[in-house]
Amino acid sequence: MSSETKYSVCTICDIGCQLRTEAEDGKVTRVIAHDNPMLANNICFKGVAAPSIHNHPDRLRVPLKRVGKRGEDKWEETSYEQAMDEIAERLQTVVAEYGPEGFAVSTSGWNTQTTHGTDRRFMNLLGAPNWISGVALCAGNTAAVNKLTYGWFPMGDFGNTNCIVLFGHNPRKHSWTPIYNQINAARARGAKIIVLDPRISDQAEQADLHLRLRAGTDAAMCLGWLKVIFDEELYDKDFVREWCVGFEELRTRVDEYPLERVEQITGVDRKLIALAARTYANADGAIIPWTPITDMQISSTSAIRLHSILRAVTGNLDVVGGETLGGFNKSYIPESEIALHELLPEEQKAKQLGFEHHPVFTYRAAEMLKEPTEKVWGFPYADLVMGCHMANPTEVFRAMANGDPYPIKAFFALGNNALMSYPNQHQILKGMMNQDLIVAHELFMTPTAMLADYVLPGDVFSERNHIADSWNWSTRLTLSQKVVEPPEQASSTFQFWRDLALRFGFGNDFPWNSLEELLDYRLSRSDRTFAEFEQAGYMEVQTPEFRKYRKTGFATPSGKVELSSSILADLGFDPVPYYREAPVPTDEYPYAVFSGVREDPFFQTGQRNIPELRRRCPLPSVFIHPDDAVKEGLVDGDWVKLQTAFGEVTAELSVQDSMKQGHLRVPHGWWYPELRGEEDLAGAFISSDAVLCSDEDEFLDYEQGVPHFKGYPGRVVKTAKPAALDLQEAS
Ligand SMILES: Nc1nc2c(c(=O)[nH]1)N[C@H]1C(S)=C(S)[C@@H](COP(=O)(O)OP(=O)(O)OC[C@H]3O[C@@H](n4cnc5c(=O)[nH]c(N)nc54)[C@H](O)[C@@H]3O)O[C@H]1N2
Ligand SMILES: Nc1nc2c(c(=O)[nH]1)N[C@H]1C(S)=C(S)[C@@H](COP(=O)(O)OP(=O)(O)OC[C@H]3O[C@@H](n4cnc5c(=O)[nH]c(N)nc54)[C@H](O)[C@@H]3O)O[C@H]1N2
Ligand code: SF4
Ligand SMILES: [Mo]
Repeated sequence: MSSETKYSVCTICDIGCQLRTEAEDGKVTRVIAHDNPMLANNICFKGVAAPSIHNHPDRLRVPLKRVGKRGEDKWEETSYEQAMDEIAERLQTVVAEYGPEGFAVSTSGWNTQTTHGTDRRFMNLLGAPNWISGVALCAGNTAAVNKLTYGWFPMGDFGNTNCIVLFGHNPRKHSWTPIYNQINAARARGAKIIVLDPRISDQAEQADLHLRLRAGTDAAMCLGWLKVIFDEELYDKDFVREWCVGFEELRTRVDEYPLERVEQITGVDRKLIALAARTYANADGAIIPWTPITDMQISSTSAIRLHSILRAVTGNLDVVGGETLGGFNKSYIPESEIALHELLPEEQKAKQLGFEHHPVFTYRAAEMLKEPTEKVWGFPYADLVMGCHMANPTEVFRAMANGDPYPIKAFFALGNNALMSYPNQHQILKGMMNQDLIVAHELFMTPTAMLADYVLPGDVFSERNHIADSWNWSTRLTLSQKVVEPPEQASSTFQFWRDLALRFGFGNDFPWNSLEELLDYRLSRSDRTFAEFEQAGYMEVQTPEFRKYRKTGFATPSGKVELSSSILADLGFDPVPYYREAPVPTDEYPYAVFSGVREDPFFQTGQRNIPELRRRCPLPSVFIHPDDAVKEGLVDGDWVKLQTAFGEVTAELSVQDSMKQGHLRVPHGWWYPELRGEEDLAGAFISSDAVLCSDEDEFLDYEQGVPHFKGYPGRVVKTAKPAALDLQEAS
């Protein structure tokens, strides 16, 4: 018997803990905590369950080709080479007829990891601009908006900070565990924790200050904080004078938000707002960690900009205990370079969907930042946090469904359950049903994969070598070692793009035959190979350099922190942040619904098929406050339909004191792998939050076009438990 233990970066969720994987006789047997005591608490029960995921009997092992109607879930097995030949031929047909813009890709770089930017490279060589990702609703768009203010996306210095402000962000023991551990360590050192959350969340329970704002009002709250900070002169005047532009315009806007108004919008007592703002501004080193809440709001661009502005005016940028602007890691060629964005012709960039109406996350804004980015960071494109320069997802699905403004007829989803991961699931389904070619690269037969023509089996973290670079969010490099072979014909997404590229005649630009060769290339600037990196240790951390802007300026058009954004102005938007009210609850739909709160045992739409995780949360719940439950004549455990003007989901009611009155909470990502063959698309329309959210303009943020998931009108009515779910319980 042969056994092995190696270092692995867990990709079950996107925080990427480094763990150790044990294998015996070519099979993963155990995933355990790190042997470095500093890292040993960075593990959750999903990571521990990795062997059950990696060895799952339902894992896809061979390529499948559709034989039934689209979505019917009928397949024949085929070989990888045959599947790739057919995919290449059919994609060529689509491109010949509709142009490269008629091809769209949806992905999630965090889990497939080993793509290394080769997807963008292939698309850029082809001339295809329509790439989207799950991080359009996550840290990817935050990174893009941060760049407008100061040219990079910072990472909080948790280790030295004296104040942490969590705008809804709620890391827990089993959700983003390393961040949870860092918050706990900071609290133990005496750092103040401020939580802004409508609910009494886990973090709120332990916070020094908890501001229970109405969902969707974060931008107004930030404007209120700035009002206090400016009126009481708590800002860093020297930094603002020397390093910021647009202070007067900002100040004029902020003056439109006296605390009476902010109290009225947010529902939070003005004294508490002022106290929180003072606590943040007076702390010697304070951070506002990234939060998904402002990625998914109607005032998203303004709210994210306001976080970046708060960081800057309080003097917390690029200082110890504040927020570090890392830059590219100089010893690892960044994905931005591998992607070859410079090769995509201008007219193809201009065809990227979103370019005209919601340009902030597209090539249009990226092109405007090229020069300063090159000057300060050494390369014109900065693909930060798995996103950047991407098409607007909503516009892509519209083009797939309606051919407007032009048809998209080929759609690839790699490591992304696209059907359920954007707003308006009905539209996504319509778009997918209207395709000539769909390819899914997956571990399991998800609802998205069920809609494909070809499903290719993916590998998992124990089956591939990797160096994780935190997608330039920080400069850390983390080793992930292969410990077993992938099953049968499963392979990496790098392999997929390389093999497709060879079939398109792009071989010269894909000189790497294996992941290790690509890793050698990425390390070549530091004169090392992957094997040498592997031998040297499990992690490499660069010493941060502070106040780098004193040498280089900021990577913005003015070289300063742009409190008033010249790029937003040039794009025709309000250059100064504002608050926009989302459609409010009505008599018909009296509650503000927020989507997306995550359940501990699952990552997003995954793991409902892993018994030890599913047991912890067998069915989805909608949360309601006890007073609202009484008003609706409902009790805990009732089955309910949560309805909006756009769709409805069915789930069990959970009456919780911690909920805020007037609000409903719906979880993200529920489908029922066990209902495969019994319910269409394994029940993907029974409980998925994506059927509730609209992607109509009145629900979209103007600048980036992200949907409003945080407080849209809905109602709750009693229903019977769906028969299909009863069956599932009986079996
Ligand atoms: N177990 C597990 N952990 C995960 C994930 C998972 O799927 N499972 N997903 C990971 C990923 S990708 C992400 S993005 C994060 C997300 O995780 P978090 O950052 O923790 O975000 P959520 O859980 O979506 O919601 C956090 C809080 O925001 C509050 N909230 C709702 N609406 C608003 C609002 O309008 N304003 C404010 N200020 N607060 C509001 C909710 O009440 C909730 O308590 O979790 C990561 N961690
Ligand atoms: N409606 C709605 N949409 C959302 C959100 C929401 O709250 N509501 N949240 C948004 C957020 S914050 C995020 S981060 C995104 C996340 O969106 P995604 O990253 O797409 O998340 P998942 O739903 O987990 O889908 C990932 C899929 O990849 C597969 N997979 C995992 N590892 C591998 C691998 O190594 N190789 C391959 N080929 N496949 C793999 C899994 O089986 C799973 O089906 O979704 C966003 N979309
Ligand atoms: S928090 Fe859990 S699932 Fe996420 S990377 Fe760490 S161990 Fe894996
Ligand atoms: Mo996310």
